[in-house]
Amino acid sequence: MIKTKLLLLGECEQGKSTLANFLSETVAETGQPKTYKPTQGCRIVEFEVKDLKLKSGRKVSCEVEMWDVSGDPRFSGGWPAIAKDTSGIVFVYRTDTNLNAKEMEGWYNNFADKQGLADKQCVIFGNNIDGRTIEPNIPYKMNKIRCTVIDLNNDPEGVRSEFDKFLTDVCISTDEARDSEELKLIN
Ligand SMILES: Nc1nc2c(ncn2[C@@H]2O[C@H](COP(=O)(O)OP(=O)(O)OP(=O)(O)O)[C@@H](O)[C@H]2O)c(=O)[nH]1
Ligand SMILES: [Mg+2]
Repeated sequence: MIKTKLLLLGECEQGKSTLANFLSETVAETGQPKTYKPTQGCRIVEFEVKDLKLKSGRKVSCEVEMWDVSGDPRFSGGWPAIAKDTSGIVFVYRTDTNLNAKEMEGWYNNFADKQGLADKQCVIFGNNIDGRTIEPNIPYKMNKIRCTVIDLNNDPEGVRSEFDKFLTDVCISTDEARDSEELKLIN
């Protein structure tokens, strides 16, 4: 069993909490609540994903601690504590509005950069809410991060499979880091 701490980051009202609820199965796949309830600071949801296939062919289960962070910068005092020991980050933006590249880069700098995360430990999810998909203006320093459009309403299984793909990459990184720590201890 691999344990992992993931963050959901992005501006307010992009659908981070909606995605967290879906992935943790807190809500049914259909009939999602449509009223917006801003996250206050941060909330943590926990769930398990089974049978992720690592490079070696080994199958693992992963216990995910997902930190659903408010997009409101007035909670920024808590960001250093939230960033600590993060294994992976999901950046979320809505595809029906222009992506604010400066804001997105700010999230990247404050969390991914500070924690020294590799590109593989990050993913950008474009949340397709109503069919409109404006080409995102991804910040230059994030252009090697996988960016994919998700559609919770019309393709929930696609969302789960994109998330599992990302989680597998995070587990591979965690596994490799653990192996190299073990080697260091032996030598
Ligand atoms: N129709 C539809 N509405 C969505 C979808 N994702 C999010 N929404 C709506 O968008 C609004 C904002 O969603 P949240 O998930 O609460 O936003 P958030 O990014 O967590 O916002 P903060 O907590 O303030 O940072 C809510 O009214 C949701 O119902 C979606 O896939 N489809
Ligand atoms: Mg929220």
